Amino acid sequence: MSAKIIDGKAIAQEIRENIKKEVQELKEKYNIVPGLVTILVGEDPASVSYVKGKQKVSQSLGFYSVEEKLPENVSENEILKLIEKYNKDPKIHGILVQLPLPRHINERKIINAIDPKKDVDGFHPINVGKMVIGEPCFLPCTPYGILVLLGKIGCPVEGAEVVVLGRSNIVGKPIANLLMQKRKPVGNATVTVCHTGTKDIVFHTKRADILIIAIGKPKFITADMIKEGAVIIDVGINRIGVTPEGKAILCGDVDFESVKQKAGAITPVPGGVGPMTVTMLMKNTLESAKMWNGLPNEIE
Ligand code: BQF
Repeated sequence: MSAKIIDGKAIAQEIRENIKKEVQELKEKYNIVPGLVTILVGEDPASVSYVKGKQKVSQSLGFYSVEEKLPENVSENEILKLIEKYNKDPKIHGILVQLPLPRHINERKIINAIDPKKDVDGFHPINVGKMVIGEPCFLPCTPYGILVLLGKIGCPVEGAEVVVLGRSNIVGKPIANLLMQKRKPVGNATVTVCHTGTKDIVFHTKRADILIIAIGKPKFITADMIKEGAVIIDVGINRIGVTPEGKAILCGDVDFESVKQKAGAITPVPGGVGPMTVTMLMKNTLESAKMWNGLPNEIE
């Protein structure tokens, strides 16, 4: 049997339509416009393209969108000053600093300077702490997107054996934490996290009902490593070449062609988790705008 291909792009689009309607309503009823600023440092091609994509979606939803671009050699202080400016700006409800930052910048120091109430990436320690104890907060966008995807496809999560490959602060750690929580409708799973210290990765991957891979190794997971019928969530985005037109050729951490023959469901790359990540950023910004204006919201 061939796996159901999880169309992240279509699901993301559907959620964006709902966000767009809500933005129009906020504007008409209360004259509120959600505001998002993106801050890009340097010219890393992947980062440039991610920010471009986020700006495009933000504008298409009717957000007030501000794009800040700083040179590669900018000082930490310049970035901190800019964050301070947008922390104070009442038109801005979300501040996104595109990661990774150049090596001479202390990423933690920058993230910690963002007002936790504008931290739509969910990376500030206040939001990370709230997430872990199960309080409402901005959820990090990729894990949030995965929760929504699992919910939308009706994947049974309660009691499932979930295996997460990778333990980054952006994906692995938070998604493992969220799925083990007694959350409704998606949660209460038995979660195993594998990483560079794991002795026998295949022992774990073969046991997984839901396998989430975020390690940045192209086509790492092959059919022989998974259980028949497993749900495969591929978070990897690897650039394995460029087209003659200069566009990046992407592939995931999963060998899609072989794994789709054996899995129950699988996210493709591109068009799987990626578009959901961007959409949940917009969702967080919308909820932030409601919060700042004293309207009911999902953050507090
Ligand atoms: C798609 C990201 C690694 C490091 C820093 C759509 C995105 C990606 C793929 C996107 C990502 C990955 C983002 C697709 C944002 C996801 O069609 O498959 C959208 O824009 N992403 C980022 O901002 O920083 C990263 C991955």
